[in-house]
Amino acid sequence: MTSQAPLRQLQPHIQDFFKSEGLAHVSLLELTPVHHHPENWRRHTRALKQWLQKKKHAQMHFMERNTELRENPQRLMENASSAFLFLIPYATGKRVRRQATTPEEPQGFIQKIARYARHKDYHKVIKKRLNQTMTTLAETVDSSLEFRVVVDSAPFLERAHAQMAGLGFVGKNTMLIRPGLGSYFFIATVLTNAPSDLFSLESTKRSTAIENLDCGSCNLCVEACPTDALTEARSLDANRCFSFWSIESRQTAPDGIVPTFKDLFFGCDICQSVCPYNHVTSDDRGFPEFQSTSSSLNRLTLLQIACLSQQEYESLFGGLPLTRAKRAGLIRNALYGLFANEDWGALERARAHWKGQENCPELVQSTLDQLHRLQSKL
Ligand code: B12
Ligand code: SF4
Ligand code: SF4
Repeated sequence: MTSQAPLRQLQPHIQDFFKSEGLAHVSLLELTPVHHHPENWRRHTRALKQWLQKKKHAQMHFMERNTELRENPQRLMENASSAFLFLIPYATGKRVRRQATTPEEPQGFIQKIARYARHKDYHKVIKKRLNQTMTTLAETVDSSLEFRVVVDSAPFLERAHAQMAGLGFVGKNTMLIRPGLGSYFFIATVLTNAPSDLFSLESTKRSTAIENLDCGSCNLCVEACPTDALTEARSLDANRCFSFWSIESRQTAPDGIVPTFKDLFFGCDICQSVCPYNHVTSDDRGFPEFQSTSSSLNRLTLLQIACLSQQEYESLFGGLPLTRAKRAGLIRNALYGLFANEDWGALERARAHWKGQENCPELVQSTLDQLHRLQSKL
C-alpha cells in the first residue's frame, strides 16, 4: 500500500465496514468541488453569500467569520483530498408517527424539545464514534490514512457537501432530505487523504439521481412555519426562526416570537414534521446513543426551569445539546413558556424567586422586564 492511495485494498468492502459500525448512509466526495461540481458548488456558495448579505444569520456572527475556509474546505486539513459524508439518524418517521400513541415513547415536557436535543450531545457522541472508527481503519488496514472529523465543529458547509456527495437534496425548508430516510439525521464529515473513487460506480449513479431531486409543488413547510422564517425557497431567515431564538440567541426574543413558546421550549421540528419525506421512512435507528431519551427531561416543569440554579442546570442538562442555550437562555425560554401559556401564578412565583437576587442573570432580568411590559398591555 502506498501513501498515495490509502484504503485502496478495502475498496470492495468499505461500505460494508462502515455499515457494521452503524454508519449505513455514507458517501465519498472528492474535495475539489470547484473543479468537479462547479455549477453546484457555486449555487451553494452564492446562497451563503446572499444569506449573509441579507443578514439572515441574525446574531450568529460565527457565520460571518472564516468564509474563506467555508469556501475552500481543503484548507481545513493539510493533505485532504476527499471527504466521507455520513448521515446519522436520530429519529425516524415511523417512530415519530407512533410517538403520540405508543406507551414507551415519552410524553410530557419532552415533546416541547426538538428531537435532536432529547439525546446526548451529538457533537461529542459522533466525534468519539467516528474517531474510533477511523482509528480502527488506520491501525488495522492502512497506517497512511489521515483524517479529521467534523460535526458542526468547523467552518464547513455540511449540507452542501452531503448534497454534492449524492446523499440527498436540499428542501424548501433548507433541510437535507434523503428519500426513504427523511431529514431527522445529523450530517458528519471525515476529511481524509483517501482516494475519492473508493465507492462503486453503481452507488454513484443512484446518488446523482437523488441529488437532483426537488420539492416539486409541495409547500407544506413554508406554510407550517409558525413564524414565517422560510421567506424564500431554500433560504431561512434566522431573525424569524424559533430555533434560532430558543437555541442560539443570547438576547430576549422579539415580542412576536414569544407566543410560539406556548408549545415549544427548545428548537423546532415543525418544518420537518410536516414534510411528506418524514412520513414514510425506514426504521433506521442510528447509534444506540440516539435511541433512548433522557428520562429526567420528561419530569421537568416550566416553573422549575424558570428558577433554575447553576447546580440544577449542571445536573439536569449537563451533556445534553440544551446547554447550547446556556442556563440563562433556558430560564428565558421557560419564562416565555409560562407567559405564552398564561400561567400567571407560576410566572409570579418565578418573578418573586428572582426579585432582589444579586446573581440574577442579565438576560433573565431583561426577559422579566419584557414580560412585565407585555402583561401590562393585556
Ligand atoms: C447555522 C445553523 C443553524 C441556524 C440557521 C439554519 C439555516 N437554515 O441556515 C439555526 C439556528 C436556525 C439552525 C436551526 C436548525 N438546525 Co442547524 N445548523 C446550522 C449550521 C451550523 C450552519 C448552516 C449554514 O451554513 N447556514 C447557512 C445557509 C446559507 O446554508 P444552508 O441552510 O445549509 O443552506 C444551503 C441551501 O440553502 C443551499 N441552497 C440554497 N439555494 C440552493 C439552490 C440549489 C439549486 C441548491 C442545490 C442548493 C441551494 O445552499 C446553502 C449552502 O449550502 C449547520 C452545521 C454546518 N456547519 O453546516 C447546522 C445544521 C444545518 N443544523 C441542523 C439541524 C438538525 C437543525 C435543526 C433541525 C435543529 C432544530 N430542531 O431546531 C434546525 C432546522 C432549521 C432549518 N429549517 O434549517 C443539521 C441539519 C441536518 C439536515 N438534515 O439538514 C446541521 C447540518 C447540523 C448537523 N451537523 O447535523 N441551524
Ligand atoms: S425550525 Fe421552526 S421556526 Fe425555524 S423555519 Fe422551521 S418551522 Fe420555521
Ligand atoms: S414539506 Fe414539502 S416543500 Fe417542504 S421540504 Fe418537504 S417536500 Fe419540500
